[in-house]
Amino acid sequence: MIKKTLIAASAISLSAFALTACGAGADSPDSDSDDTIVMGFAQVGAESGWRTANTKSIQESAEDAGIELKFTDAQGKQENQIQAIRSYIQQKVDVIAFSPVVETGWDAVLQEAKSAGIPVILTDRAVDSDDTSLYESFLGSDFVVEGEKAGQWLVDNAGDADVDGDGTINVVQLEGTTGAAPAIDRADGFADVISADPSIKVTASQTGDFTRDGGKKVMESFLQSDDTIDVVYAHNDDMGLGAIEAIKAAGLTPGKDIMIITVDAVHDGMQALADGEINYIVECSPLLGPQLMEIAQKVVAGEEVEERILTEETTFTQAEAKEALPDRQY
Ligand code: GZL
Ligand code: ZN
Repeated sequence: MIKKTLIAASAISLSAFALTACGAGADSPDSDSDDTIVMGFAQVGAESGWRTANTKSIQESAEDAGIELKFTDAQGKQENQIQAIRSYIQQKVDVIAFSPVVETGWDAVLQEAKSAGIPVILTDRAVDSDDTSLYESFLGSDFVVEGEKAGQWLVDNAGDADVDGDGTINVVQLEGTTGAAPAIDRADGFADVISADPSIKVTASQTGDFTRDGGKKVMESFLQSDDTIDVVYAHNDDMGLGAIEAIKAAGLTPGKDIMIITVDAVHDGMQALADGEINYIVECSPLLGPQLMEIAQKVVAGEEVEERILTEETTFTQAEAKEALPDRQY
């Protein structure tokens, strides 16, 4: 579309020139406008299996849709995402999409995109801005519901969850990136549902930044200071897989001596679930690419789009993981 804009500009100057010079007809090569949409996508980083699958979905879907994708990886830093969005504005892309690494601090750059007349689509994570005119649509999961599903499984399985039989279901929580919508909401949803059962207590909670290494290190520190842990609730599979390493290193059996509940359902998490090292996974689909490209085409065409588009997702027990694994795309 950039070319079309530019072509439109040069055709005007050309035809103006032509009118005074030789009156070139409208069938000049510039008149066959190029309709390729150019999208600038500012990705969070490459912190987890989920993110890798999400990036793959976006890149493949852009290709399938014939959309020219400019893609940046912010290595988990908000300032890098803001810089990338500013560069897309300067490049006059047709549409900007991004997954905000944290909820806060976006109004200024989103206002710059709006003033430049470039529509913005949020994917995966939300922003806390009250001004919903700053973006056209938000495509992603309901993270509070994901936390509630994790909590509900624990409430429903409380009978087996007090592994050490001390009368308390002692939960340690591995939080996602501090300030990120999934971390805030998955904690809130979980806390809300487990409050129904006073024997369930979150006795420690710390961020593992959505990475395996982060989950392993935090779980090591939890294990050093508390030998009554019954359950780990990890905000994503990767931190849960890191916790498994720490639990094994402490001579304990993950999934039995300490139960593990995670979110995402990426391949390695589903494998650990099928192998009995994780007890329950709440799915969070990273395959947002196709819907994102559809929304982008509508937005660029000036069509109305829904402000909030929820992704479909389910949950998996160990038996369901064994069943589902062969057909998983990621
Ligand atoms: C959730 C996404 C989270 C995943 C993590 O939609 O933002 O970020 O749960 C990823 O695995 O790092
Ligand atoms: Zn206990």
